[in-house]
Amino acid sequence: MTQRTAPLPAAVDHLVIGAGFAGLGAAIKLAEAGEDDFLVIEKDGGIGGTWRANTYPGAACDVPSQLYSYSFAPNPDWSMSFSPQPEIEAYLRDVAEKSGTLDRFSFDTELTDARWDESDQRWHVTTSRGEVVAKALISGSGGLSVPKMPEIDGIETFQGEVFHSARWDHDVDLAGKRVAIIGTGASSIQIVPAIQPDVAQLDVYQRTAPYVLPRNDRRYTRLERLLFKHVPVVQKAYRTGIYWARELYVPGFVWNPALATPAKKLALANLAKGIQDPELRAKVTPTYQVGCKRILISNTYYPALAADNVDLVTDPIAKVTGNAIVTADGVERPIDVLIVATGFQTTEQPIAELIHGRDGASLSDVWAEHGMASYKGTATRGFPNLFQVVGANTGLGHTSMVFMIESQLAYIVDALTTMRQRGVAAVEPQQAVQDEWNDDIQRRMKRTVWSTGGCSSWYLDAHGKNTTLWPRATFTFRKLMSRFDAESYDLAPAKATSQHATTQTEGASA
Ligand code: N01
Repeated sequence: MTQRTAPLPAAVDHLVIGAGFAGLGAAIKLAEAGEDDFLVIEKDGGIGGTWRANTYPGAACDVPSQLYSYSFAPNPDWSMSFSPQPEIEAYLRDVAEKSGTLDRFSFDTELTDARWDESDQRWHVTTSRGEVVAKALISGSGGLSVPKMPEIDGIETFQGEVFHSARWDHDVDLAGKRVAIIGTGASSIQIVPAIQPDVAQLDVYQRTAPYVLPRNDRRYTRLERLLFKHVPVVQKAYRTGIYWARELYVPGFVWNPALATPAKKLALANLAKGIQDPELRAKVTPTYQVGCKRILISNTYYPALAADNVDLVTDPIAKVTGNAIVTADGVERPIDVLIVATGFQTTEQPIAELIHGRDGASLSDVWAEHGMASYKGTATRGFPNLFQVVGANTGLGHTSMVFMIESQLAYIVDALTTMRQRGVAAVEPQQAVQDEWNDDIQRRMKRTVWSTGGCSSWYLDAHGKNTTLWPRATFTFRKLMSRFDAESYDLAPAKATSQHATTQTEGASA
């Protein structure tokens, strides 16, 4: 469903990019803080971000919704402990409608270029629907929004249907077809059991076996839902309990991987329960430390792999032909449909190529040599008044990203209010402060399971550097983001030549 779209104004105070959890949360928090002059642009036709884009069969969140939702918008109506994608998308639409901010969303509006102009201290943004000038740019474009297609010889010559898991083609009927799926990550392990009963044959191409824990999913009882609705403290207690249970993973990830041994045992027991065939068991047994790659959860993945119409293929793919996949051992497996579940561009965000700072260089240019690096994963030297939500080293492998998003939003809104109160036109982190922040992160990263666990993952960039994950407890991040630390920034007063800025400062001192 395409939603009504706000017209594009010539200028706004704050321009928000993206209408997922981050962008919608930004809109709500800006409105609450009285920062009313803002616009959200979204390339897609509605609210939801990744929860609108990923509609593949079986899509559901692997963090319980009591936690994977805004703290300020609890939903007593979740049907299951792990909500399916349509419920999460509907939740976000509902929150947007109730927030009263929807008239500030411009859908089908894609950012194509953004440049900081020092002379007027403004971002000059070009979109697919025109141009906007903004005092601050808040990017909520998402860390997992651009699909990564594999570079496989001949894939473009395939004559059947081919699509990425995040761009599911619902016009393709899989019933009775020979289907191949490449990848065994979080998306694939949900798709495989969902489509296995319908297809004639399913070939699952695994490069690295994941750890898969049991999924303690269940439907909420009527009583629980009544309590959530009428005794909100009960729902709050669920949320708090889930938060702390999830946080228990952190020591095993960041201090001592041996502490994650119980999770490993649980995953291997799940494997043994789901698969009886010793040969298949051996193929799906991971050979690296648990937690090094994202830990997955499913009760149905292993039984689906063990089904008669499924083959797990571990020989590397050599090429794709017009109607088949050929592996390195020379075996050719004919197929009708090819599903590519190979993940997203995480460490080289395409939006980074579009955002140009004070010197004209893009974020991509600045990060080319040493990888993504910002201050608090939010602000970047050379890019005044740019605030990224889910920026460098703010990702998680164990709990709700919404928690991190809310931490960042509180910080960003505090920054904007501080600027208004002090009549500051531009802020950017001091280089030394930013460097110290990133040096500390990379120092901590050395002992984490993501560095020592013996795997490669989407957490690491081309140099093997982890620029995606937060290597500490999430409550520490929350604390560090609890106030805008203006002393870590260079603050620029409005320039006399800047018409917008002058108006702004006058407004602030009035
Ligand atoms: O992607 P992935 P995803 N040839 O990158 C394989 C979130 N998410 O879409 O492990 C052959 O995890 C690759 O193999 P390897 C969540 O944060 C959440 O599944 O690199 N194979 C891997 O098996 C998640 O982590 C939810 O050796 C190739 C797979 O493709 C993130 O999104 C649901 C290949 C990619 O796995 C991404 O998950 C879904 C190639 N050339 C996603 N290239 C929930 O909350 C890659 N692979 C439930």
